[in-house]
Amino acid sequence: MLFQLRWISEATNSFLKTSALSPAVELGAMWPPMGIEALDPFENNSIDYFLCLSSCVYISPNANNLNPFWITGFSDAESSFIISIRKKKDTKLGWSVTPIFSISLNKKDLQILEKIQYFFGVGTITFNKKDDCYFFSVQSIKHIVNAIIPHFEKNPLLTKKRIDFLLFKSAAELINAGEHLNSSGLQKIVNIRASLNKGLTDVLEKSFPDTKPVPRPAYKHMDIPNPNWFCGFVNGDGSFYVPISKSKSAVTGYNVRLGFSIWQHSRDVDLLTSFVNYMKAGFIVKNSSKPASCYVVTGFNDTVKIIIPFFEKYPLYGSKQLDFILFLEIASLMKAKFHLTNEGLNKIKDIRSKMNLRRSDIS
Ligand SMILES: [Ca+2]
Repeated sequence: MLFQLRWISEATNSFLKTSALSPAVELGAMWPPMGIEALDPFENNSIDYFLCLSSCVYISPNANNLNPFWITGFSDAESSFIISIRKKKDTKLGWSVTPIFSISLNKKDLQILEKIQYFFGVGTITFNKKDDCYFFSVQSIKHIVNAIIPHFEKNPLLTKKRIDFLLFKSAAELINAGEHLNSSGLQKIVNIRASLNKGLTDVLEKSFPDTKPVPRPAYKHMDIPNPNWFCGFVNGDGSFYVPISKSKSAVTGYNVRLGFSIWQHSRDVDLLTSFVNYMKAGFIVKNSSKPASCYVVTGFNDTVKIIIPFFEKYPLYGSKQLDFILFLEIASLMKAKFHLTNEGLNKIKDIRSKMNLRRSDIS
């Protein structure tokens, strides 16, 4: 079957901003990336398709520096601001107090953490065997005050994590001033910690009975300042998927669709709702059993005309990028109406089975 797939070839080339045909490219860890098999061009009767696949180069995250808005978007999705207060015998008050900014990712995405570390110029990356993930963290008060806080003041978080950042910042300022070394200062930090994230642990609650949680600062909605924020957020929490459902009217017996979604805790439903207007596509779905909401784009037209061009212009990194490439491949097959044949349906099912996997082979 001859089908035109020039579109995917062009799209993928512009998306990757690089090509196996252009020599001045930093090639990533491996080619082809796991999950994408180079096809025989003669078997597929489509030289364009072959060109496309030969152009799918996994971009090493070190190839260029991350955009600050991307960093904030990704942090909105994936980061944590923690004030660690632990018992420690050899200290004056018996407690050690550490501010921690952290991002933990499955080992497949180590390169993203390295890129973030390079961006901030501080922090360490450690491997957590139990969870099979890498953990980027900044724990030095000097680095928190000089690198982390200034970044998030200049490029504010958009989710309600911004409130946690503001509490974290006030605790870090107290620590920087040495306040954690006297008991009234330590209590002030515990009061902040009580309002941060999930609040105090049982041990802290018992050890600091006079704690008065500080009020959480008010949250003000802010508009998306830059498309790179959205790209970073999606790189963390978005997903591309291909629902295949039974259909009596389809020749193959199955209906194939394209979908894009971002799940969040319902506390950020207003931000999710703002994506509808920002992307000029999609709608909001609420989970009836959990406090979770989802921004969803479905339908071939919106996906192909809005979602795909956006992520061609603002590239994703790591395993999410590989999912996007597979998604793009399926979209191209659908554009060529290949999904209406049994052969095409099987091909799409095969590609889909390689999406959203933990690609531990790429690190
Ligand atoms: Ca998240």
